[in-house]
Amino acid sequence: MTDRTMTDRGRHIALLGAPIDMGASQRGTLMGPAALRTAGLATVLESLDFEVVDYGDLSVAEVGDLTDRPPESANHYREIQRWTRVLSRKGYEVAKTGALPIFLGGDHTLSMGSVNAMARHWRERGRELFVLWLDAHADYNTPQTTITANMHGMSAAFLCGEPGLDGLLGDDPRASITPDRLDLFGARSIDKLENELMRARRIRVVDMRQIDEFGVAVLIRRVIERVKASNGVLHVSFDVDFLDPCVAPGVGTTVPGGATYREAHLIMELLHDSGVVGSADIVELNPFLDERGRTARTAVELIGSLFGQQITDRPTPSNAIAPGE
Ligand SMILES: [Mn+2]
Repeated sequence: MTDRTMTDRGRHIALLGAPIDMGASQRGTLMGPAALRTAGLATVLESLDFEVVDYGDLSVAEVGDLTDRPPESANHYREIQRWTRVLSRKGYEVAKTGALPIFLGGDHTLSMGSVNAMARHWRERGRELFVLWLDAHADYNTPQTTITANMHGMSAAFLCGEPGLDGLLGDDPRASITPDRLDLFGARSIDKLENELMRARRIRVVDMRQIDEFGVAVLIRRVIERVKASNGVLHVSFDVDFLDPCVAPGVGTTVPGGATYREAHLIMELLHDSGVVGSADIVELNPFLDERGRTARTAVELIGSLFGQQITDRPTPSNAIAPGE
């Protein structure tokens, strides 16, 4: 038997819905979790022999009064603060059960909570969390650099420990990752001040030009090798705008020139084969802008590939039968 992938080991997936849309400029991503469920996410994962527990949509009702002073240039700070705390607590709790959590967005602010939960979980087990950010944008703004004040553009910066949103988690443990454990992949729209901050932090970015020149396979294997080299665990934060708008029109922040259907599937399959993926986000799906569920269905198919579904029947290291078996 070859190495079992992490996804094979934890045959147990937890779905957590986070209907948030205050972090984005366009309303509508709060319908994302429902659309992903309607498109058959649980059924696809069950067909891959996972036991799926759907925790439904989380609620922020349990968060008490918050009294810190909201920073300037962070729209809807208070609501997002509630969501971040709930996602961080609940994600951490669910990870402890041994399940692989998939966080259903909702806009990309949800990753501030989901990544915090997973980083905390793995840190306690002596393993480092790495984050792959599949996204047209870098999301590396802070309240100091932002042009729009939309908080979904600040999530990658927050989870790398950048200052500016320090009260977001309050007394809950903040488990930031170091900037060298973040890989931005698919970027094609980065703001000027954001870019300067990323350069200062030496954030690794694979942009579309590199994808065109080298192909996704070579580039994603580099990410995987780095995770493996330190026995880390990978969280995949999949922003639907990573895809080209002609494949995924149901997004409020479309940028032309994105990943193709085939590139995205290849990435997901290679990630699955690597066995390093321990959790994922699906974010920014906006059913209000979608065309008859097309984007939701595509997102579900891609998550299927991330968890072992093959488009072709070609044997791969993780499902090939070893000689003598
Ligand atoms: Mn994003």
